[in-house]
Amino acid sequence: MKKLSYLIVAALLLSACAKEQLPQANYDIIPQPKEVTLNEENPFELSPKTVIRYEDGLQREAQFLSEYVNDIMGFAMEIQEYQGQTDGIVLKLSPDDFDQAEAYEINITPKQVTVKGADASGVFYGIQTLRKSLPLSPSLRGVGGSKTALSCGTIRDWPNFAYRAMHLDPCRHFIPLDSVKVYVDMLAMHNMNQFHFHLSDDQGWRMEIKKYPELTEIGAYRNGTVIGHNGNLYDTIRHGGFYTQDELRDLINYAAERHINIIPEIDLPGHMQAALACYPQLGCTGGPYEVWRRWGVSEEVLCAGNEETMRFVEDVLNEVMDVFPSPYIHIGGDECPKVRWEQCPKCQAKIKELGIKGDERFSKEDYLQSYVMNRMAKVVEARGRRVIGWDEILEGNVSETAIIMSWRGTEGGIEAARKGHDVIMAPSSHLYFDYYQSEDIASEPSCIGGYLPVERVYEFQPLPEELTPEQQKHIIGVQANIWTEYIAHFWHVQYMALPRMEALTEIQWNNPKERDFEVFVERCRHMRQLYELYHYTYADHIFNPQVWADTVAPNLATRKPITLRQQPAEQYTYEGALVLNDGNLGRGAYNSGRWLGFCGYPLDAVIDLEQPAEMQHVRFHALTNKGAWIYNPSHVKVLVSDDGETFREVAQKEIPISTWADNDGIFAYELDFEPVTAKYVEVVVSGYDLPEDHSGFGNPAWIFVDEIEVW
Ligand code: TNX
Repeated sequence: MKKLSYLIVAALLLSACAKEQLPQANYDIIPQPKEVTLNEENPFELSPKTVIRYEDGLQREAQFLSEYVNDIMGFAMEIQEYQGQTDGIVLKLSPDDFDQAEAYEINITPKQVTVKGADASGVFYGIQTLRKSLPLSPSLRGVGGSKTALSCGTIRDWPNFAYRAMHLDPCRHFIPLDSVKVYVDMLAMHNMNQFHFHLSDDQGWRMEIKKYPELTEIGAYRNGTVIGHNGNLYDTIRHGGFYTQDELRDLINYAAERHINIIPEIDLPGHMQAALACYPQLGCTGGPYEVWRRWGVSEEVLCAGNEETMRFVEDVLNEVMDVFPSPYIHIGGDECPKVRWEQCPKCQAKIKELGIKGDERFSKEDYLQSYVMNRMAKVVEARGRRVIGWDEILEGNVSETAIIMSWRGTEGGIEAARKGHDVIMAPSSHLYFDYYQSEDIASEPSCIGGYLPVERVYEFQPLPEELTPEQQKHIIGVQANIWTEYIAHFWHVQYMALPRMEALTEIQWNNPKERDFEVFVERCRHMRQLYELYHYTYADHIFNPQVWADTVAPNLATRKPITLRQQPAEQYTYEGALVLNDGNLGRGAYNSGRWLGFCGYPLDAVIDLEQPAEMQHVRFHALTNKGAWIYNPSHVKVLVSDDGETFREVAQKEIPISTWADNDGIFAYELDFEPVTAKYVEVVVSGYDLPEDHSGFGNPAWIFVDEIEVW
């Protein structure tokens, strides 16, 4: 009897422990829900037995929830229509409970989770929050039968900005439809509701237009691409691709299910060289033109004085609107040089005909561009849509109904809001995700330039203080852009987007007054697990900050006269031998200026300690980057001398060659020896030849060395 009661107690204890050990959901996600109130009730247990119950109109949302749980926990949940049951996860529409669109509330009780939305979008964002709250670990996945505990309480949440977007440019480099869908998934995960799709540019036309088939037969392909940053060398690889209207409709539906509207952009009257390559008569000179193989701003633009050109644009916009139901149509307007118009008889005749005059602010050609933009805005508005244009369209007299996308800083947005335009903030200073996100650019995939780390995105204040509260209401949203001149593959698009998107969504959804970057980074860590789950490529700078001591402790060698018996490679010499004992440690990439590089011969440095000193240690750092042909040293020798002429060896060391399984990185090498007194120290560091399993087999490997310390 006694034994039995022990057993019962033990079983109870075990089950209590088992409960405690259930993985816990964590509502500390990105974007951070506005109100989270938890209580002490027993948590709701999400298990394979949990049923999802949906109200009419929310079946797709229920499927999404089930798919997400399956992705994370490895089991499929049953989905049923809601008929007043008191268990499971219930999805409901409850517009009367909210005073704005897209809002949601999640109520968690021990028996039931209720996700209520102001509309289906709200329910969808509630589901995103649940999804992002679930604990993720490889051991939880795919095992079936695992459970998660959801703490009880209430989450209430709503977006600050009605317009929350990212842009993508598939013109400079074509992005296949399947990848664009993954991009849409990424937007959905970050509560964005608009996707700005830039469908035409100088380097490629990407949307099938039935009335002008050459736009994609010819305009979707270029015969090569400039190499590097607009040099004089070109590859000869045909590059391109386009989306058929059927594919675009499929994409639009895919996005719509995820509560994302796709805003098509036809960029005019500049950025049109691909179209001109198909229809040269639409340009001022008549061509010939090619689909551009360079980056930058082309002088070849649409002829604004040619009625045929205007009809072409109107036709294109009408077909675009046939395919895209979007309430917004982006008509570009950026970077349109006026050199052709200044010389073009047709454009000048048009200026005369319209009675256009220049003034101290704008030229007559600037006003001609306004004429084109306003004319196209009417075509768009005639079909009940609104136009968006880049901030250049303020240069002239653009109609007040146009929405201004402020990209050259926030100034355009401020001016536009003052004039009564609605504004989308997308300044290159904070939201151009085609810029570098690390200063150590040698370790980054190459991109257009700039420097825009996650911290900077997180700092962005979309509501300029210069504006009155009334004017601030015109700032309808925030958007980040990904231009692809230097981004040729979708993995790279993802790398540029993640994790900067976390900072972006925090601003779009919450625009928090108080911002604490470190706390934010902690929340990013969970998102990173989701990226891993979905195999999204991401940048990991904020997760693995390389914490380097920047300087070494002063030692016998610091800043003493130093000579090299052979100079480093010219491009890796910088300030010469002094780099090796200036007190600053080697850091960053091999070309950061803090390493000296040698190839095919040893580093051989002699340091004059200026007076005899006792020493017994020599240390230096070297960098390994096998892909860049940089290997660890093979051999190190330390010699000393009293007169600087005759040297005697005091220590030497062989270092085995790094294999592919070993990590690249920065490593310290130290030689310790019997105390010796001398005035000169010589350090000789030799390198390997590239091994057989290296593509450069047989060539000498590089060594990159810095900061020789002696003590
Ligand atoms: C400027 S942003 C452009 C694009 C380039 C981008 C590169 C804008 C309206 N025009 O054509 O791709 O810079 O960052």
